[in-house]
Amino acid sequence: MGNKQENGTILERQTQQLKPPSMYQVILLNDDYTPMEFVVAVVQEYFHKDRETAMQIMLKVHRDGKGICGVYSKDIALTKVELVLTHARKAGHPLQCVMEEV
Ligand code: TYC
Repeated sequence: MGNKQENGTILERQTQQLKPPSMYQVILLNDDYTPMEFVVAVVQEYFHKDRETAMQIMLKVHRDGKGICGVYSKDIALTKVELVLTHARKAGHPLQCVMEEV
């Protein structure tokens, strides 16, 4: 059913409510070669964690195989993954960083 405007335009009522945008966890994966200190610096620099929190996240990844560094909208998460991977490759480390829809 339309709503007729003065100028003859028909405005359709929006039938579907907009959903809030999906959010994505950015996750670091463990490996045997990337130095712990490099990972701590990555978490501090790219995810804005203080040194203690960054250390805890790194140790969780080291122990459990993976750990969440933050939750972001899709484009921000993608950018973080790309920046971390580029930084790690430049330094010659195999560090893996992925994103997962929450
Ligand atoms: N397991 C690595 C080591 O012993 C440290 C490490 C932690 C690597 C977290 C990757 O995402 C990572 N040097």
